[in-house]
Amino acid sequence: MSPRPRTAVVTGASSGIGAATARRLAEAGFHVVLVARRADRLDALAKDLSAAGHSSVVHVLDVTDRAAVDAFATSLAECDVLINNAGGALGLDPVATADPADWRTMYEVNVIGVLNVTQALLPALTASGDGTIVVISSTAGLGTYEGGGGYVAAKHGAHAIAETLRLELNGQPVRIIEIAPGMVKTEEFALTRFRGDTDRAAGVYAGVPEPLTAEDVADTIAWTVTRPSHVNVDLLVLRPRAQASNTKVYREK
Ligand code: 8X3
Repeated sequence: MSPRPRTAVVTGASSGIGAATARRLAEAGFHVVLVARRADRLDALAKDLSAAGHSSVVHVLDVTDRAAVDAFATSLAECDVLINNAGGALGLDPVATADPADWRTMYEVNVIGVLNVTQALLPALTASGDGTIVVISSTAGLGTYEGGGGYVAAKHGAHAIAETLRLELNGQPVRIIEIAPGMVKTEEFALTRFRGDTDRAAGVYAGVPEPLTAEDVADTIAWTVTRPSHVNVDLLVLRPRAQASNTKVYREK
């Protein structure tokens, strides 16, 4: 009898790093559970995966809705890997003038979203006997930059969850991996941050030779998840060569 395929849940799977990670894990042989709010995008990804001979299922879900997250967890037969990827930034306003509503929204998705899904799936991850939880934080979770305050505060929260959980689960068969990407050029991250302003969004990457791609990050995530069970990549910071720190980025004129 061949062993059952391992199940990986990926949140924020509708685009960017989440979608690329879902593809990578499917290629690595995982049955992938695609989670996000937008059904059309998830359905299109599931169709692509199926055409390539990979197994996946779609769950339309807002990670900030605890009742929906709990119902989702109940519907899952098993879970071996959880990729907490759903998140995002809103605005680039100084602390002095930022809108508290934006901060609240960012805290909800980047922190409470991770908490909700992790709490709900932890029993299944533990029962698997070999669970992996990945938190996609950010270099904004490790250091700040001007205008980043709300996002930085939220991503520090995600970083704190990963660090705390690793202590609390010590001795249990679940490892906690944190991936902290820096500048990644995706279809939506900067566009969402600047509320659809395409010029401002393009300005983020202007002149930067080869920002990271979603595939670069997915490749790294898949590498950490496929290490032998006893190997825990605690924290991996990933930046493009052109980015030396949160505030020092090389741009070609
Ligand atoms: C994205 C990195 O620099 O936009 O998580 O905060 S940054």
